[in-house]
Amino acid sequence: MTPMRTHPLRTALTCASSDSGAGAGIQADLKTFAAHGVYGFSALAGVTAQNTREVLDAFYLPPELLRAQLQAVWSDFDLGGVKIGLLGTRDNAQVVLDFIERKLSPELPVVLDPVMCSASGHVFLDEEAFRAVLRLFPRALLVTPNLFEAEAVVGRKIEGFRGFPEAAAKIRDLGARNVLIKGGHLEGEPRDYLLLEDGSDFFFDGERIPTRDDHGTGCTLSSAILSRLVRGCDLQTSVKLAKLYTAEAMRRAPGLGRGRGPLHHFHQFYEFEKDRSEPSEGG
Ligand code: PXL
Repeated sequence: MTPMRTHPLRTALTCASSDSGAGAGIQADLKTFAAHGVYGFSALAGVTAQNTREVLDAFYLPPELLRAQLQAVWSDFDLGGVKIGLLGTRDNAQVVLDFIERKLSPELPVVLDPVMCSASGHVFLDEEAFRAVLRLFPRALLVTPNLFEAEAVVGRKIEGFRGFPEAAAKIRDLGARNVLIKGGHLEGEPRDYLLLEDGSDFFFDGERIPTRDDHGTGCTLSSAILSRLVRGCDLQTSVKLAKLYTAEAMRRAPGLGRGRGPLHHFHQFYEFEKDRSEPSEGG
């Protein structure tokens, strides 16, 4: 057998689902890794048929196929970190849990984005799948729920950003080591809240970016955080830099589609020519 090479290239694996519009999901993850100089591997959990306006269909792969992809990647490459996105089913979440427990070193950074819905409002997870994703929390270095996901996890409404510290503490009680609650869905200026395992906490104030192009921001942010972690930043710095990257990717969005469009993941490298005049009939 050929010996394993240790390679200086930074790498990360995303376990998530495909978005045919390529703004979210596995496509957003791989673009974000690449934009950060991190080589991305992928283990596909499902396939969604969607665009900037709606999710038309979603199909989740059999757990054996997800397991085989994880094994294929793990047995040949050094992994720098793992990002978990939409897994879709209880069985797929269980496969990822087994993989982390049996194959990964506890030091390897795992960022879990507990995706439940699309930006267009489609609910991806049933109750059983949601419960299985909760079981992944103790295996994640960081869990990144948005406001609605955090409410679902703690089981009640969160009244504005003042409710974030209590909600994050509850999420930590479920085993998550560090928690980032994203406040982009709040009224007014967005505010995110990071609770670290040593008990320190931080609010990150952002400005509301005047754009309708926010499809895949959650996937992009969590992948950018993992990329920074893989490159050696601490958690707080990784979150800060990932927020700047995601905000700029929204500001420079290419303006594609008729709904909530994708971001510009490679904004550091080139501009898109933008012309989002109203589309003609059928065009
Ligand atoms: O952003 C959440 C998300 C994750 N994964 C896939 C998605 C979406 C949102 O649309 O389609 C595949």
